[in-house]
This record gives sequence, structure tokens and C-alpha cells, in this order.
Amino acid sequence: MPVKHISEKIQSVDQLPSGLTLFSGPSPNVQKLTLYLELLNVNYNFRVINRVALEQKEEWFIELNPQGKFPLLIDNRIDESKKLIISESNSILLYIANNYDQEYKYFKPESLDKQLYYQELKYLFLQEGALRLTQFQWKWYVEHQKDKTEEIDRFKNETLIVHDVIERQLRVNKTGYLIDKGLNIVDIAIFPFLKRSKYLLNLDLGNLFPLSNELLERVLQLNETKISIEIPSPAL
Ligand SMILES: N[C@@H](CCC(=O)N[C@@H](CS)C(=O)NCC(=O)O)C(=O)O
Repeated sequence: MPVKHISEKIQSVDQLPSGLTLFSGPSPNVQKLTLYLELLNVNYNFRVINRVALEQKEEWFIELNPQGKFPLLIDNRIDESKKLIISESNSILLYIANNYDQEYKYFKPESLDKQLYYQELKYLFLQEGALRLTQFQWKWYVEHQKDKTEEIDRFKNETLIVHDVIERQLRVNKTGYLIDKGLNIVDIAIFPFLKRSKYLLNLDLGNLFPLSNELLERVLQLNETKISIEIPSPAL
């Protein structure tokens, strides 16, 4: 297992051990990163952020990511004097892809396959810009404003539209994965959100979107997934 948990007392870049350090509380967005690192067998440090205590809003963290949100990655392996600090889970995913997926197992750069590369970008933007956004709003209204049925229907419908895009793409690609012959970073980015729709929002994925359901269950069966979704702790 490539992960090494580091002390929660660490609050500055200068205190970090060498290499990659991922900062995060429980979140679907960190699951794609821990799974990818696990699949690549890349060693990394993990600094848990205490979400309940709002550690992500503390000044030391705001200095690293002014948005006050996780996950966040710091790499000081490349150049000790210029530490690389990246937020936004999909830019972190692309950073790992470009720097650590050296055999291009789960990622195709533009220089290798232009078609696939732009498909990768498309599904990464779709996942974060549409699926997560509408799904989170849908969940928020269901939990906090149950009587706002118009808003609930609107966000649920928007979520279903993205699920339909994913299902149609799986039908076209015919490999059981979204864009490539095997697992790719877009499947890795999307699976935590298929999981949320199915297990948190109780969407009948198996009946409504059977190929998406098969993809989700296939990813969940991987040993690397079983290990990586426990980091920092299981979260839907
Ligand atoms: N677009 C950002 C979203 C970051 C985000 O919203 N993170 C959530 C966890 S999934 C968070 O930090 N929530 C705590 C907060 O907003 O205080 C990404 O992809 O990393």
C-alpha cells in the first residue's frame, strides 16, 4: 500500500516529508485520487483534514488553497525549492497522469491519441462541472429544503441528463469502460459519483442506467478500490 499517513500537526509546506502529499477530508473527489495513486503504486503521504472542525477554513490551509476546500496536492519531489501546490481534484488527477502514469496505462496524452485526450477532458469537465454540481444541489435540497419540490425536480432532472450522457457513451464504446478499451482516468473520476447516486440518493441505477451500474460495480470490485476508498475514511 503506497500511502503513508502523516501527523495532523503538520500545517506548513516546510514541515512536509519529501514527495507527494495529499491533503483531504472524506470526499468523493479524493477517492478518484487515492484510487489512481493506488493503481499506479505511487508512494504518497496523506494529511487528513478534519472537515467537522472546519480545518479547511483555517488560515494555514487558506494560504495553500484560498477556496478553503480539499483535496489539495503538494509535490516537492520535482524541485525542492519550488513546491508544486495544486487544488481542483481533476487538475490533480491530470497532474498525476502526466507525471506518474509513465506507461500511459490509464491516460492518453494529446501527443499519443488526440481523440482520446479530448474525450478525457470532456468527461473530466462533465463530471466536475455538471454531475457533481447538480447531484450536490439535489442532495442539499432533499436534506435541507424538502418542500422546494421545483428545485428538487430541477436538480434531479439535470443529474439524470448527465447519467444519460454517460450511459449512452458506454453503449457506444461497448468495452464496459467510458472511452478506452480498459479503465481510464474518466472512469476513475466518475465512479464515486455513480456510487453517490446509487447509494446516497437511492437512484435505481441498475434499472435506469444498467451499463453505468455495471461499470460502478466493476470498479468497486477492484482490490485497489477497496483499499483506496478507506482513505481517509469511507465517504459517500
Ligand atoms: N471543484 C473542487 C471541489 C472541492 C470541494 O468542493 N471540496 C469539498 C469536499 S468534496 C470541500 O472541501 N468541502 C468542505 C468545505 O467546502 O468547507 C474539486 O474538484 O476539488
